[in-house]
Amino acid sequence: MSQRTLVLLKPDAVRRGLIGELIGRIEHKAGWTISALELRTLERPVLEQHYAEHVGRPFYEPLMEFMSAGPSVAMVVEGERVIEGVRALAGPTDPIAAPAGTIRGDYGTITRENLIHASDSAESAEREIKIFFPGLA
Ligand code: DGI
Repeated sequence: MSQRTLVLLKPDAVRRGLIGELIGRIEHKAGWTISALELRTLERPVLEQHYAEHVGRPFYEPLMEFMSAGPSVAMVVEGERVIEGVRALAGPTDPIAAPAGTIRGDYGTITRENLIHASDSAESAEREIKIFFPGLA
């Protein structure tokens, strides 16, 4: 089933010069298409909406600081089973637990600086696409 998902290449990925490598891994999956893409420093109100479920957690403030400290790449990616597929390419949240061959396993350092965000369900994807690309239908 064709789906769409919201992907963020986080500030650590941009700072470390990994944009091309990470987009390459996504593009090389046959049949997936990048249908929107923007490089921008994410403002606090946008991040508050995106991470609303984590308000009050001990890692919330450090996460906000990290995510707003420099530019990210926000993308919409479309294709067959792309929601599950990009999550699989990304690997688990904690890079130490992420297997080699996943983005977080190959490049991740600590749980907060784990390079990439990808929506975890169709409902999250539609909610998140509206936050980052309000002009998209
Ligand atoms: O979908 P994920 O990015 O894998 O994970 P998530 O949506 O549960 O959490 C969003 C981000 O918040 C995650 O990429 C890193 C951070 N985070 C989540 N759980 C923890 C955390 N950071 C720390 N330091 N500790 C946590 O337990």
